[in-house]
Amino acid sequence: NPDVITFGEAMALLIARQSGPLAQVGEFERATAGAELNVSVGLSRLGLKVAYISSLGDDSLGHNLRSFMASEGLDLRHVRMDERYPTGFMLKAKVDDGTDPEIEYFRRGSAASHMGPSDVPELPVAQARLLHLTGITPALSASCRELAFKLAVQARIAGRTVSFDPNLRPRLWRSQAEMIETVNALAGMSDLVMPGLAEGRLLTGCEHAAGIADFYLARGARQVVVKLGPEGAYFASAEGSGTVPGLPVANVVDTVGAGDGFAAGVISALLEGLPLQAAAARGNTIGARVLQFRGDCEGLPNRQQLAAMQGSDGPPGI
Ligand code: KDG
Repeated sequence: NPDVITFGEAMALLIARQSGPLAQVGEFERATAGAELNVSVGLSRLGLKVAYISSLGDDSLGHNLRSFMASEGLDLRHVRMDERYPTGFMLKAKVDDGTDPEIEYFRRGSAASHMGPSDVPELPVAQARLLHLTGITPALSASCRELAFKLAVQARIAGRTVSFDPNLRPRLWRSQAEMIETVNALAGMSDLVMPGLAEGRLLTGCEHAAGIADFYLARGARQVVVKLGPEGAYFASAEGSGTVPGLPVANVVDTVGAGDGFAAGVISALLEGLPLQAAAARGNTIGARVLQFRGDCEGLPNRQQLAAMQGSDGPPGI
């Protein structure tokens, strides 16, 4: 049985080889994207068994993604090749100053966006220890939204842990009000909620990490970790709260995927029985590593690489 199960859209990713606006770039490098896919790869590299629920188009992008997932050891029983619709893809710009890169999506009407409750007849969440969801999937379509909520309900009925990263993508939503309402509803069904500080502010109206954490703890979460970027992370649960410091990253190559690395760190540590503080620290360590690679999941470490970064004193050697 898988340790973790997740549901989301995997996309082909074309990363610009030259800086500048995407419209002017001539050369791209092929990679993969998708928040839940990145988390799955991160967990799998750390030795966890991960099942992924998704649909891909029966096209070259879909087949390439499927081979990548297989090479990363993911359980693909619930990944369907759907000949009716295309695989989604996105372009990502190259930045030289560590800011968030320009991103362009080509995913409307994709195979994954057509997924819904009827695509997963026998719902497998009860077999896993933890279900991981993000706020991206419910933005893709009404049917994806239904399936995300259905999985969360199933996990709760089965007494499984639900982890949730809001991963706000305003351009995928019809309105900000709908985004906030839906994302908070899913967060309210989750045990572990991991917003970034800016997302948390928008979702809760609270300015500080402690207020954001209290907002979700009051709505049923057991553990909240707020990502503070270079300042580290704030964690809170019934056992207590605190901040783990950020790790210095001299040269930020690409910010995309760092939050997913963070989630993989927190989830893997909690499943190993580590306290929330140690889990938040591992999230920071992995997030910092991902910042130093251009691809969304290139920087996700295996056990050995993680151990090398967690040397007992001093900053991580990467
Ligand atoms: O968290 C990283 C993701 O944003 C990226 O891989 C692409 O899933 C993606 C999205 O929808 O933006």
